[in-house]
Amino acid sequence: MKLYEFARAPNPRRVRFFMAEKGIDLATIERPQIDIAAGENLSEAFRQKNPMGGVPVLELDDGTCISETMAICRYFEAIDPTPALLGSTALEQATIEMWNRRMEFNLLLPIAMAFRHTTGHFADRETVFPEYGKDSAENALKTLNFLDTHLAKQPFIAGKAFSVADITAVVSIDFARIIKFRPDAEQHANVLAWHTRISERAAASV
Ligand SMILES: N[C@@H](CCC(=O)N[C@@H](CS)C(=O)NCC(=O)O)C(=O)O
Repeated sequence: MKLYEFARAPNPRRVRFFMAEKGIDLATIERPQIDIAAGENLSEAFRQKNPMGGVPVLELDDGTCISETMAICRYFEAIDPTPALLGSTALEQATIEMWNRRMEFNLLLPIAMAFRHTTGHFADRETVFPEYGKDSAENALKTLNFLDTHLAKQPFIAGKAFSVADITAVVSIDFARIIKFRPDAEQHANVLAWHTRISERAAASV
């Protein structure tokens, strides 16, 4: 199998983190780098693998391509359910799905929009709205404020156990450094303590 990715981008890191938590040795996986800054992901050849043009894409040995970060994670969870990163019981699965979607829509998305619309990084392929970028950063900050209260009550985003929701949130926060958006030592002490714990996991550094 091959994982088409761009090492610096957040969604590919979510998949690498997930795979490493599953005990997959990433050194054994071919990982072609698709330079999204140069627009390689928009080429006709890459769109054959993912018509939406984004990374990551997992290509199986028979040539089947799976894109969408969570679809790839679900594939690995189905192959090897232990450790369960998407939950085991119906309630755990629903709770983790709920929190992961919240982290995608209320943290990763606004951070990505803040990056794209304040820096104009992808001005070659989209209209840049700086005001929207600023507003997105404010929305991401509201989520951090909320998370600080949330993480005062429980050790992980989705409850008592580490899950994909923690991966999504930590990767989003780390990516946000690119626009100098960081949790604040006073305002977000619980977020920072949780972030330190998650970052100490071996899989966080792949
Ligand atoms: N919904 C997709 C999003 C994929 C995506 O947008 N990836 C970014 C990198 S994190 C990308 O390829 N951006 C390049 C572009 O938008 O042209 C997923 O969950 O994997």
